[in-house]
Amino acid sequence: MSEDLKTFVEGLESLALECEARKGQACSLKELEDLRVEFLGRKGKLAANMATLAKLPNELKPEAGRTANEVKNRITELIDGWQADLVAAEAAEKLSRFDPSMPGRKPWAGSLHPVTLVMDEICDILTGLGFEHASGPEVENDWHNFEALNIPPEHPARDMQDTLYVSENIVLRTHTSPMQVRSMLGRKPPVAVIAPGKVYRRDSDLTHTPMFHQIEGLLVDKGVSMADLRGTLTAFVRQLFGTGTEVRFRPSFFPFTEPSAEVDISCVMCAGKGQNKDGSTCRVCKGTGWVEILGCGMVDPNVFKSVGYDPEEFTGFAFGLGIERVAMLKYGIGDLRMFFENDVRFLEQFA
Ligand code: 2U9
Repeated sequence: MSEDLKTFVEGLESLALECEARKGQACSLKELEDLRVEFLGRKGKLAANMATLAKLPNELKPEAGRTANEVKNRITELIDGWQADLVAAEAAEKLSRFDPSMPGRKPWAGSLHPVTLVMDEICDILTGLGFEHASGPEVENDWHNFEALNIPPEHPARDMQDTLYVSENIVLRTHTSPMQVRSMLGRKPPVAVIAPGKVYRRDSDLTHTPMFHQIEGLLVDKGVSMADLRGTLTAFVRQLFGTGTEVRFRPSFFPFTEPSAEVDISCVMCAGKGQNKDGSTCRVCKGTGWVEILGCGMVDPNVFKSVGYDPEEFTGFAFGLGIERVAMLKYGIGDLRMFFENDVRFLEQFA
C-alpha cells in the first residue's frame, strides 16, 4: 500500500477509535446530536479527512473511498446504537416514575345551565300532561305581542312591560304569548300548547334582567273551565315541587285573561311553616309560608276574537311562569345575577 493511502487510512481509523473512546460521554440526546455533528457533520472531522482524499492519485481513490465509507458506517452505527440506548434508558426512567395505582385525573366536562335544566323538566311535565311545543320569533310585531292579546295602544300594560323597541312597530317579545297567538291562527281548537323561550324587558336591577326565560301554556276547547285550570296547575306544581305541595289561587288581573289569578305554593324552604327549624323567619317566604309561582286565567274573549275563534263556542285557560324564579326556588339560589355571570364554580354544581 502506498504511503499516501496508508496515511489516509490510518487517519480514518484513528477517527473511528476516537469516536469509540467517547462512549458514555454523551448523556443526553442533545449531547449525542452534538457528537454526531462533530464527527459526521458537513464541517465535521470525517469531512475534514475526506478533503485529503481529493489530493490522492486517481488510482488510489477507489480504495480510499471504500475505507472512508466503512469508517463513516462504523461511526454512524456507533452513534445510532448509543442513541437507541439513551432512548430506552429515558423510557425506563419515565416508567419507573409511573404509578399505575394512582387515581386518574377526571376529564373536565361541561354541564347544562340550571335554566336549561328547569326548562327541560317543566317541558317534560307539561308534554306529559298532553301539551305540544309551540315556537316563534323573539323579534315580534306589535300585533302579535300586544294587540291580539287585548293590549291596545295606550294600554298601561305596555308601560308595565317596559318594552324594548326595534322600530315603531317591531319589538323584542315581552312575553312568550305571541307564540300561542300564532298557534291559534294556524289551526282550529282543540289547542293545547306550551311556549317556552327568552323574553325581553327594559328592566335591570337586583331582581330583574333585560332578558329572562318564560314558559306559558294554553288550552282551548269546548267546555274548558276554571276547574280544569286548577286541576292541571295543581298536578303540574306537584310534579315539579313534590306531591306534598299545597296550592292556592289568588284573584289577579292580566289583560289577556278574565278572570285571572296568581298561584302560590307552600314555601319550598320551610314547607309552609313560615319559619326555619331554629325558629327564625324563613327568608324565602318572609314568614308567610307561601311563595308566588305563576300567573293564570281564563282566556279573555277579546283574544279569541283576534284570532278568529268564537268565544261563545270555545273557552280556554292560560298560564305563565318565569323560569329563573322557579330555578331559584328549586335550587335555593338567592341571587338572580348568578344565572348570567357564567361563573364555572356556580355552573358546575348542576353537573
Ligand atoms: C294567550 C292568552 C293568554 C299567559 C299568562 C300569565 C298569566 C302570567 C307571568 C308569570 C311570571 C309572566 O314570567 S312572568 O313575569 N305570566 O302571570 N301569563 S296568564 O296568558 C296567555 C297567553 C297567551 C293567547
